[in-house]
Amino acid sequence: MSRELDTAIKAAREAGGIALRKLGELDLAEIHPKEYKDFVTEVDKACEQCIATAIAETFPEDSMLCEEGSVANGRSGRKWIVDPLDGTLNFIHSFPVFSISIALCNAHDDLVAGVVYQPVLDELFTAEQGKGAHLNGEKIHVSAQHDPEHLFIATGIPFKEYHYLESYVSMLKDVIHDSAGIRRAGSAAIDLAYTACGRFDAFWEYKLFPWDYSAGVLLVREAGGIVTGFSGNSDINSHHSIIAGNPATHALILEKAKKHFQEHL
Ligand code: 2AM
Ligand code: CA
Repeated sequence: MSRELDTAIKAAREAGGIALRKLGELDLAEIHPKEYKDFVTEVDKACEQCIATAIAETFPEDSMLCEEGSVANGRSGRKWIVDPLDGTLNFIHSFPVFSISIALCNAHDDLVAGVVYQPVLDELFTAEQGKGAHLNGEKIHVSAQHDPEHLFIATGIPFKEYHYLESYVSMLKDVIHDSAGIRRAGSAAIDLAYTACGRFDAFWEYKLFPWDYSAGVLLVREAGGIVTGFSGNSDINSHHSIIAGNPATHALILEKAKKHFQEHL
């Protein structure tokens, strides 16, 4: 295992421990509105502090982009992308679905390492470019399911931008007809990790941030899946919209996204 992945794993586990110890113990004074319907807690900040310190100490030449504002502008050209707590609203409500997401991009902006850690289940998802994806050390693969009657699909429901709500709802209706069930877990990193290990056959969400999806995108790709934006472009960062899945299910969801989101692409 590379030193980079080892550092990310240790940092994610430490941050996960911080979050776990505070689950169900959060005081109202520790919750702060960040933007409209978007919150940050003292736990997000403590987790970020822990991860940012570990990365800065081990790789002082690297840059960092963290959701809660920690930044580093190193000379190496490499960049760490960190969501210290993905699923903060879940965490606030003691809904035990949240994760820590840490990704590393090389100087060409390729994702080279990714970790998604779900502390409640002690599930560690890891991936390195060209080396596959793993869950607690065991190799994982996207599902082979492509029969609409059996598809189990994850999504993210729009929560603060409404100009694409109608498009989202019409796409949702369409996917309802072509799947066995749809889930909204509330942590995009977990949705992607679960797609990588075949629990979900696909995942789609229209606006996300790099810290929500970077580690998860590498997990899905290294697990044999496809990830694109809603227009089919594999450069996710150009639109921050995500469709991930096994190849057949990705194609099905992409077809629906192109149809319903036509005016937003
Ligand atoms: P966050 O918890 O790190 O902010 C899923 O829709 C994604 O949107 C999550 O990964 C979550 O990441 C983010 N998000 C932010 N605010 C949200 C909200 N009010 N409801 C649902 N998701 C939210
Ligand atoms: Ca977060």
